[in-house]
Amino acid sequence: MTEILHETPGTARQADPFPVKGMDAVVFAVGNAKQAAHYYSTAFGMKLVAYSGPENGSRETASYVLTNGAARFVLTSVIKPTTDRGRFLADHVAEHGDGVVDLAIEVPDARAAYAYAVEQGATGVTEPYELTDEHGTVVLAAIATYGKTRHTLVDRSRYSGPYLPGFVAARPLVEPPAKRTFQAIDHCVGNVELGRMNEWVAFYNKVMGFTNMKEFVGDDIATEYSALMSKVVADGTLKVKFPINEPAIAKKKSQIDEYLEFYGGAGVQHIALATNDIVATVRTMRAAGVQFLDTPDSYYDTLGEWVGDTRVPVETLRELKILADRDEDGYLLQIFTKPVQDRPTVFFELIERHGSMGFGKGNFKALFEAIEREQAKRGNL
Ligand code: TYF
Ligand code: FE
Repeated sequence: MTEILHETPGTARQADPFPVKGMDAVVFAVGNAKQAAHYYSTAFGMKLVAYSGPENGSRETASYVLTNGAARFVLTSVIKPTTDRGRFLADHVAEHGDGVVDLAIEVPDARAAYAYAVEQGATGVTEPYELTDEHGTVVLAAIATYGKTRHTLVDRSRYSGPYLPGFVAARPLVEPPAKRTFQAIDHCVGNVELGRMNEWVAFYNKVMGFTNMKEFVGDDIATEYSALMSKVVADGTLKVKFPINEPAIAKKKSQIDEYLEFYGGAGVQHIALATNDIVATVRTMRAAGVQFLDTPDSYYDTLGEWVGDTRVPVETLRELKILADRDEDGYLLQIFTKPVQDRPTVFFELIERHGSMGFGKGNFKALFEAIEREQAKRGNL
């Protein structure tokens, strides 16, 4: 038998110093994880797959792990704080309300990723450690990012359990919808303080080797109507995409300032979920009581003139208030929920991509006007 070895002489490519496999999980600290698990099951169509709580030895916190395809949410609440971790989570909920504490990233080598990040200037939160059970071993480490948010770096390549050691498999709370509502985390957006966007962009450039995507909201758009500046960093494979927003001084109070005021500092603003049938998903989620931002009819009166052919007729987009945008690579369909807690903080986006790797730049005006209408209703404009 002949073995053929493929090699490209003399063109050894620079190895990615911080390879990632994708998002591992979005971890939320919430006041009542039991009820949040119900909401993400019945309203978002996710499936409870794992649990950790007093019944299996975790007396301090209860955590519910829900998935939808590759997307994973972990909802944690404190039962009775007894350690620093429990006190951190209890204080986090008291100060910020329900929010994201961790954007966990799956990596092939958590020790190497942590060592590289810290060497590049990241603040270490948790040194690499291993967890083992009958399903194998996971290696974890964590670094700090904006606000109190962290990135846990997870190597689960030698693990086959439902989530992590310490968790037991759980049955779905309800029968998941016949058709999957979404299948992956598309991007995770952070809001940071005025003037600090470039610092955090530089952080991801240096610490994770992430590069800037071309879409950004610059000075011109910021002062004219958006009241925010935004840049996007992503890993080389575009599996992990992190837009970073900061408020801009404009004619009106920025939606980012509203977030910072009510969240109590920098944090995760929205999680975008990738779907391959946004129409079916929006119908399902609306029927289950999820509230989406409204879009005026005038948006749809002119949409057809510039967006070209989309899989979904403009009349259906109008009915469901779905936004559309096109760039040189293709188009995308997107819609935004209203904040999912009483504080005007964290919300979600659904996105169906057809070639376009943008973030809906063509919709920024319509979207930001819709957000401003909500801000005005809350008396925060
Ligand atoms: O992730 C994005 O960049 C888009 C647009 O407050 C966006 O979803 C940007 C800022 C914002 C809401 C949406
Ligand atoms: Fe987004």
